[in-house]
Amino acid sequence: MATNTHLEIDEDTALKYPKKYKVFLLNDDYTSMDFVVDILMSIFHKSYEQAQDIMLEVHKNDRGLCGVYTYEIAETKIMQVRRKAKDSGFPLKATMEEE
Ligand code: TYC
Repeated sequence: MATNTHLEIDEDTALKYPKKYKVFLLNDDYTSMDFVVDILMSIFHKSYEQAQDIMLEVHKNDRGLCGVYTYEIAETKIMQVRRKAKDSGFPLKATMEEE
Protein backbone atom coordinates (compact mmCIF):
# COMPACT_ATOMS: atom_id res chain seq x y z
CA MET A 1 0.00 0.00 0.00
CA ALA A 2 2.70 2.54 1.03
CA THR A 3 4.78 2.16 -2.14
CA ASN A 4 1.78 1.99 -4.47
CA THR A 5 1.13 5.33 -6.15
CA HIS A 6 -2.10 4.13 -7.76
CA LEU A 7 -5.41 4.92 -6.13
CA GLU A 8 -6.56 1.93 -4.14
CA ILE A 9 -9.98 1.30 -2.72
CA ASP A 10 -9.81 -0.02 0.82
CA GLU A 11 -12.78 -2.40 1.05
CA ASP A 12 -13.19 -1.71 4.78
CA THR A 13 -13.27 2.07 4.69
CA ALA A 14 -14.75 2.74 1.22
CA LEU A 15 -18.02 4.69 1.30
CA LYS A 16 -21.03 2.47 0.76
CA TYR A 17 -23.83 4.31 -0.99
CA PRO A 18 -27.35 3.29 0.02
CA LYS A 19 -29.34 1.31 -2.54
CA LYS A 20 -32.03 3.28 -4.36
CA TYR A 21 -35.58 2.19 -5.07
CA LYS A 22 -37.93 3.18 -7.88
CA VAL A 23 -41.45 4.01 -6.76
CA PHE A 24 -44.26 3.34 -9.25
CA LEU A 25 -47.96 4.22 -9.23
CA LEU A 26 -50.24 1.45 -10.50
CA ASN A 27 -53.29 1.85 -12.70
CA ASP A 28 -56.80 0.89 -11.64
CA ASP A 29 -60.30 1.51 -13.01
CA TYR A 30 -61.67 3.53 -10.08
CA THR A 31 -59.23 6.22 -8.95
CA SER A 32 -59.97 9.59 -10.59
CA MET A 33 -57.37 11.18 -12.82
CA ASP A 34 -57.53 14.42 -10.81
CA PHE A 35 -56.78 12.51 -7.60
CA VAL A 36 -53.70 10.86 -9.14
CA VAL A 37 -52.43 14.26 -10.32
CA ASP A 38 -52.95 15.61 -6.80
CA ILE A 39 -50.99 12.66 -5.32
CA LEU A 40 -48.10 13.24 -7.73
CA MET A 41 -47.94 16.94 -6.84
CA SER A 42 -48.39 16.61 -3.07
CA ILE A 43 -46.40 13.44 -2.29
CA PHE A 44 -43.91 13.28 -5.17
CA HIS A 45 -43.43 17.07 -5.62
CA LYS A 46 -44.12 17.08 -9.35
CA SER A 47 -45.27 20.15 -11.28
CA TYR A 48 -48.84 20.06 -12.63
CA GLU A 49 -47.51 19.31 -16.14
CA GLN A 50 -45.19 16.49 -14.92
CA ALA A 51 -48.03 15.07 -12.82
CA GLN A 52 -50.39 15.01 -15.83
CA ASP A 53 -47.75 13.23 -17.94
CA ILE A 54 -47.04 10.57 -15.30
CA MET A 55 -50.75 10.02 -14.59
CA LEU A 56 -51.42 9.44 -18.33
CA GLU A 57 -48.39 7.13 -18.55
CA VAL A 58 -49.85 5.02 -15.72
CA HIS A 59 -53.33 5.11 -17.27
CA LYS A 60 -52.00 3.86 -20.64
CA ASN A 61 -49.16 1.52 -19.57
CA ASP A 62 -50.42 0.25 -16.18
CA ARG A 63 -47.60 1.76 -14.16
CA GLY A 64 -45.41 4.85 -14.14
CA LEU A 65 -42.25 5.97 -12.39
CA CYS A 66 -42.81 8.62 -9.71
CA GLY A 67 -39.29 8.91 -8.30
CA VAL A 68 -36.17 7.15 -6.99
CA TYR A 69 -35.47 7.16 -3.24
CA THR A 70 -33.65 5.40 -0.46
CA TYR A 71 -35.54 2.45 1.05
CA GLU A 72 -37.15 4.29 3.96
CA ILE A 73 -38.22 7.30 1.92
CA ALA A 74 -39.68 5.02 -0.78
CA GLU A 75 -41.56 3.03 1.86
CA THR A 76 -42.90 6.24 3.42
CA LYS A 77 -44.14 7.54 0.04
CA ILE A 78 -45.96 4.25 -0.57
CA MET A 79 -47.63 4.46 2.85
CA GLN A 80 -48.62 8.09 2.24
CA VAL A 81 -50.23 7.13 -1.09
CA ARG A 82 -52.12 4.26 0.54
CA ARG A 83 -53.33 6.43 3.44
CA LYS A 84 -54.44 9.37 1.28
CA ALA A 85 -56.17 7.07 -1.23
CA LYS A 86 -57.95 5.11 1.51
CA ASP A 87 -59.16 8.35 3.17
CA SER A 88 -60.64 9.40 -0.20
CA GLY A 89 -62.16 5.99 -0.96
CA PHE A 90 -59.86 5.16 -3.89
CA PRO A 91 -57.94 1.87 -4.37
CA LEU A 92 -54.79 3.60 -5.74
CA LYS A 93 -51.59 1.69 -4.97
CA ALA A 94 -47.86 2.33 -5.27
CA THR A 95 -45.02 -0.21 -5.39
CA MET A 96 -41.23 -0.11 -5.26
CA GLU A 97 -38.37 -2.06 -6.78
CA GLU A 98 -34.61 -1.89 -6.38
CA GLU A 99 -32.99 0.35 -9.00
N1 TYC B 1 -57.43 4.59 -14.93
C1 TYC B 1 -58.00 5.65 -14.09
C2 TYC B 1 -59.27 6.20 -14.74
O1 TYC B 1 -59.52 5.96 -15.91
C3 TYC B 1 -57.01 6.79 -13.89
C4 TYC B 1 -55.78 6.39 -13.15
C5 TYC B 1 -54.54 6.85 -13.56
C6 TYC B 1 -55.87 5.56 -12.02
C7 TYC B 1 -53.39 6.51 -12.86
C8 TYC B 1 -54.72 5.22 -11.30
O2 TYC B 1 -52.35 5.38 -11.02
C9 TYC B 1 -53.49 5.68 -11.73
N2 TYC B 1 -60.05 6.94 -13.97
